[in-house]
Amino acid sequence: MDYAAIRHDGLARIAAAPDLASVEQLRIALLGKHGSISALLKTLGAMTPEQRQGEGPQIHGLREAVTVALAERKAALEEAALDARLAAETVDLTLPAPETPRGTVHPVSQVMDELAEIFADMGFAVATGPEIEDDWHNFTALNMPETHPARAMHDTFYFPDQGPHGGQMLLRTHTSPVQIRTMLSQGAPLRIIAPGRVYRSDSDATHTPMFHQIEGLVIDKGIHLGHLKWTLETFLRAFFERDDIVLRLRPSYFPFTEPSVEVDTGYAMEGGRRVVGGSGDDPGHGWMELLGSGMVNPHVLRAGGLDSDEWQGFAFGVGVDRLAMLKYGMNDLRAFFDGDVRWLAHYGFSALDVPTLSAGVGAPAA
Ligand code: 2NM
Repeated sequence: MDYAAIRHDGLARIAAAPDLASVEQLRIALLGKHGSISALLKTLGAMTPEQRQGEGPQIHGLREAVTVALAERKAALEEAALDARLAAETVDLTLPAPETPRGTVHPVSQVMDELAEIFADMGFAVATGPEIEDDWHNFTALNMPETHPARAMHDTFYFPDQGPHGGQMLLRTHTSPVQIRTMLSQGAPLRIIAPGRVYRSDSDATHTPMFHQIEGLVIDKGIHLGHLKWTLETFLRAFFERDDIVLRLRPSYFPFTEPSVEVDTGYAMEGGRRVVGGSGDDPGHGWMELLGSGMVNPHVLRAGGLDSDEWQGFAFGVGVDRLAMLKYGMNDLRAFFDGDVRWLAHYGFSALDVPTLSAGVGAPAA
């Protein structure tokens, strides 16, 4: 037998196989049950031991060479098929998206994101806490003991249940209990904002029973009112995206701060609405109250587990819904909570317009 000629012929046919089906046909013809190489292997049985010793390795070598050649040709053809598919299958990135998105980001969510971005840039972390609070965290720890008249002014929603400190459970009337919880869990120094829903039993054209608040708290050594004023000015300039924000600080009273200051900002009437900017004493301008703030009362620092001889702090609170109305020109607070898709389509924001300091925190309305 001329095994070399058989081998040469087999390998040539394998190398010339144009596709995977031809490779499989060759495999069956050569190595299959009735294949030509299988037939050669069967001739070994009829040989003398001497013949077998001479021919056996040649036939096995032939089978091995053909097996390897078939596998290599198959792999080469598969790779070529994949390359052809990758070259032919393209994604047209210029095609329009399948469907126009209909949802919008609610202005309250947008403003919350803007505030988080602005304060993150000043080194504030976002703190959160429960909306169902106990009497101690919402009032007592904030220098409002049981008999304090400010408690009655808060129009609190109470639950029938008793809280862990004995008092009743309630819906938080401000986010200040978050600050108490954060002081107790993290200690000082501290630089946080606490944004979220708050609840008061009050409902008219300018009050809804649920509204949104953001409070800020800074605790460190040597903190004074100057830090508070700079922080509020920097925040309001970034938020309203103008440099001519002028603040007026008036003495006030809150149980949790001493001294307490109410912060007014200058505004002008433009197109029938208030536009923040300029001094309230400028011609055509006025002052409006924007937020409350002050130096954290030592009683509150101690309730938060801090040494009030070592640490000082300032805090502030502002209504997020009103900030949104002022910046984006809505005139009716109640529409914020109606869920009217026409209002949302008009005042809502694109989910892709993420507030950034470099691109402007207030992305254009959709
Ligand atoms: C305001 C006005 C003044 C305030 C105080 C605190 C705390 F917990 F740190 F003592 N948080 N927020 C505060 C102070 C809030 O809202 C009009």
